[in-house]
Amino acid sequence: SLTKAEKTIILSMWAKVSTQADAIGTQALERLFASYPQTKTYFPHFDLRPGSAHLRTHGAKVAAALGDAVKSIDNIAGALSKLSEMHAYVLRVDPVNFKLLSHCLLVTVASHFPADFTADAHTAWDKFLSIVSCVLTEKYR
Ligand code: ZNH
Repeated sequence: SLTKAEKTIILSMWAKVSTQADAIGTQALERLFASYPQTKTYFPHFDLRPGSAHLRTHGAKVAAALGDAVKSIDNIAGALSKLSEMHAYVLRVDPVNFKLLSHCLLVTVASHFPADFTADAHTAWDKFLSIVSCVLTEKYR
């Protein structure tokens, strides 16, 4: 779990990230589909061209879910429990893809806030995103 110092980093950086959350979510998805095109198979019903309305809407939803996790940083599993059920029972996304999206989110946050993205911030975001991913894949069987 996150240390007190790591929580502080996430909370203070989220204050900045949240002002650009929709763009960051959308750009992370654009990176995901460009760098790891196999992930596109989960979205056959979406227009996945960069900047599409589908990407922007979905990017905003992903970012909002991360914001919920930040707001409940001491109970991320509780905050994301409905979303966890949806990924496990309805969407059935292979857990390997969560590492790919987390990586794209990390790179996108780093590229928006290079001065804030110290080695400690890198560690904190990596841990935070892996906790979110664990929560979203823990109900798989
Ligand atoms: Zn997911 C959906 C989040 C990962 C795939 N997602 C979703 C949503 C959200 C999310 C919020 C919406 C829901 C509702 O509507 O209710 N995700 C998320 C997060 C993450 C994720 C936070 C991490 C970090 N996903 C993921 C992955 C994948 C996915 C990795 C693959 C690749 N999702 C998905 C899909 C969907 C979702 C397919 C559905 C879409 C539509 O709309 O249709």
